[in-house]
Amino acid sequence: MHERIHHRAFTDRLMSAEQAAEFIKPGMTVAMSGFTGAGYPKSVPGALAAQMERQHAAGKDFKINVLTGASTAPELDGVLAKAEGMNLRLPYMSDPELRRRINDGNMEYMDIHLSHVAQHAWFGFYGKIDVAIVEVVGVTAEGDLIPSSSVGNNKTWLEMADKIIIEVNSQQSAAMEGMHDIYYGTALPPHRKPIDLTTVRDRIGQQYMDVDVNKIVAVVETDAPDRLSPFAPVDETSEKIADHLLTFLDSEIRAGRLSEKLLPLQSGVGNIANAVLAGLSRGGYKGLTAYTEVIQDGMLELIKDGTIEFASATSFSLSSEGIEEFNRNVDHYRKRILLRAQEISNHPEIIRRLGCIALNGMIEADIYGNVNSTNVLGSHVMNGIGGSGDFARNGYLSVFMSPSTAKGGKISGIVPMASHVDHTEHDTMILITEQGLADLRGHSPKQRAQIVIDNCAHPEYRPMLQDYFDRACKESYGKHTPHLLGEALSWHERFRQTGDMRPAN
Ligand code: 0RQ
Repeated sequence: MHERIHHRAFTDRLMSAEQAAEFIKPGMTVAMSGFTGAGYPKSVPGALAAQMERQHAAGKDFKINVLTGASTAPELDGVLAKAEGMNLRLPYMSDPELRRRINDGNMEYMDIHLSHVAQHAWFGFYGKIDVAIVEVVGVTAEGDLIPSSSVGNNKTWLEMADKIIIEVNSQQSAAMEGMHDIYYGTALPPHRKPIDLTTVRDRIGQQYMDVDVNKIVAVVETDAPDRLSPFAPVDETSEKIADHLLTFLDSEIRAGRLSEKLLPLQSGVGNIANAVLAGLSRGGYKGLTAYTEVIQDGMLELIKDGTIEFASATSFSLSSEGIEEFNRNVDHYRKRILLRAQEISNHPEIIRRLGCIALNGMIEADIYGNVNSTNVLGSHVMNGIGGSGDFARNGYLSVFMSPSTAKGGKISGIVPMASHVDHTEHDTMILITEQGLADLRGHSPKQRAQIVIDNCAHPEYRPMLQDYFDRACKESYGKHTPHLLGEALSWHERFRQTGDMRPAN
């Protein structure tokens, strides 16, 4: 028994998830491991949700604030949302139950750049952290923690929390030991020093996480896999988007702005980003690198076939097939993947230094290049900004991709004015839809608008956008970024009224 736990202080505190959950009281702020469905605690949140439901049935209030690395899974966000157990949740999330409650207005959600979370916690912006719940692969004889399939904010949670609950998950591959690089050099301003990371492979920290054993109140053994929904199969639309990107990258190489090894790739989450990665292996590249947040199935494929020779991230985000593939060829991947804390994987200083190529999905873009990644119709949050802002602002290139329409053509992905802005026109360089690619670099707003309309808009919406832009150029109050303010969001309002952005006639 306990073959994953080699330190007495930890075996002494072994208990059930139900007993561990007793340490969490109403109103507490609880920081948990987990990043894009990987490395989240599998059993204490469920036991906690059951206690919340019992309290609610007895007419008592039981809600907590939940901080994580990024999205988790039904066993964490899903159960706590169903139990109506959260006052506040931050940062990125993607659980449908949680999303519904946030959008119904029943709880608070704070959407924060992923690189900001740890430092904001240290700055005291989120108050005291009462309890941390962190999944690990095991505990060494020295009492160090072997990180799991994501690192996220775990180092920070372990350092800041008053009490710590550790989940030791025997389903997580023990072969991950040694694949992590945990940096302990971050300090608070004005005492910060440069971070000495100049290539994606650099190790700047240690392979284990430190923990103060005096703060550990419970250790729970679990045996459950990370649970991720499979990606949508690559379809014609995402293949076309990938082809436009490949053509563009080739032209950048020919123009001498990129070498054949490109620059470190960052790839966002979602079906489009996954499909684009799959497309890269068609591009004939070899020996590329990635400095990114998540290793998803598409990235694993690229590492397997040699397209990518080294990837730095903060988390895996694999479907069950992806997990099987990782476990089958773990020795190959061990030498080619490093997981870091998200404050390092997403650090603006490093992203700027390495010159990352940021590839992210979007909900909509407007004709000037402002990008909405988070809020449908300006109000209904989808997942959150995640790390897209960290990379888009600081990357060498920032690319946003989406089909030109959504919901069977009833919504245009290119609109007169974005109904919510996550990435401003100043951060967006390249927009891609299946229709084509808009290269916005070196162009003024009016020039950009014409390029976006000509290259990215769906043919059904292109004349409507052209008409709007032409009239705005004549009638707008100012002629620098022409807009007709009374009309700019009318497409969204029409969709709300009629279920279609296109006018009835
Ligand atoms: O909804 O499945 O209900 O039909 O949005 O859209 O086209 O499958 O695209 O999976 O790549 O996700 C922006 C959400 C795109 C993602 C977003 C609907 C569409 C569908 C998904 P249905 P697709 P993707 C680093 C990077 C922010 C975080 C980020 C995202 C669903 O890329 O969350 O980039 N990005 N992090 O129908 C209404 C529109 C729509 C729309 C799409 N205009 N209006 N619905 N949809 N466009 C990683 C991390 O940060 C962890």
